[in-house]
Amino acid sequence: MQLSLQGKTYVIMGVANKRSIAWGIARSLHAAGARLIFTYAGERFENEVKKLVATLEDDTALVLPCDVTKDEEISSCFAQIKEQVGVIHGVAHCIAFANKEHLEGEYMNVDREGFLLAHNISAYSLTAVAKAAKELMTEGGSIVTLTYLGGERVVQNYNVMGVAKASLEASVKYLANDLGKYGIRVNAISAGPIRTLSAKGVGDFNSILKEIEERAPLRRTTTQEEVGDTALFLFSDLSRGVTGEIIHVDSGYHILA
Ligand code: NDP
Ligand code: KAL
Repeated sequence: MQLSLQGKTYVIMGVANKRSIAWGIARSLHAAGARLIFTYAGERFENEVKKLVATLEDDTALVLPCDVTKDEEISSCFAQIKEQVGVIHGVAHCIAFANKEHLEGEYMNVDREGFLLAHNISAYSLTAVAKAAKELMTEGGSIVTLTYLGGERVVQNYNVMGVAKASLEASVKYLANDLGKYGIRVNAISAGPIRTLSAKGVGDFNSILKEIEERAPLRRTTTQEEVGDTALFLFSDLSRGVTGEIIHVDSGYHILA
């Protein structure tokens, strides 16, 4: 059994720039010979994504808009993929959002709107995307999403995003149960903290990284490449017996008390 993804096609959702975890996944899959389709949310990062994709020098790569808060954008995105590519073999869901004011202080200060927004983009979107992608995964497939320890335990400031990640992780298990009979696996990677655009503006991010370097079993922080290579495993047949799983790629930090 090989890690080659030659002849396989994957949809990568959530590249904002070169630091994005989604871009780390794209690089690992590209190196294994996969064909890639990229989706972005708004025009804000369209050019950035197109510029990055051009560096892959793969003229089969597609770049399409897909704001996951819009049902019609999800369906038209997967309809276009079906028309232009036909069958796909997997989706990397690397999408999360919460209002900045709800990512500090006490969790309970979140309001109804902010709670629903975080859950809509960061948790429900996996289910909506899985349903649309299923129709194109006629040869079986693998869906991978990204989560964080703050969905299992209370991590300061993660707040409503932690509650949304708990919902995302439960969704992984229910989706794995629904989709297993079609040969489709669903798993999550729980990544250690990585400096990306989403992490920007977090006051004490440096001290969070320092704590990992000092205490995590591997004594180093997580890289996009490490997450990318675990995603490659989850997209390949080497992981054919794995579904409904949350794999921690965090230098072992999650085992500590
Ligand atoms: P990035 O900021 O690079 O990526 C976040 C992505 O979410 C962006 O590409 C953004 O798209 C996308 N997004 C936001 N709203 C929407 C929407 N409505 N529709 C579609 N896409 C949307 O950060 P990361 O790479 O860090 O984040 C990727 C995933 O990894 C997230 O799920 C995050 O929670 C998770 N994660 C991150 C960790 C870290 O330390 N960085 C640790 C553990 C998990 P656009 O730019 O087009 O708006
Ligand atoms: C405990 C940690 C410290 C940080 C606290 C909360 C982080 C939440 C992640 C969430 C995805 C961040 C946002 O939604 C940021 C958003 O409000 C403003 N940013 C943007 O709009 C940028 C431009 C776009 C590209 O971002 C998005 N998301 O669309 C958690 C740390 C240690 C680990 C992290 C960062 C986890 C994670 O889930 O990302």
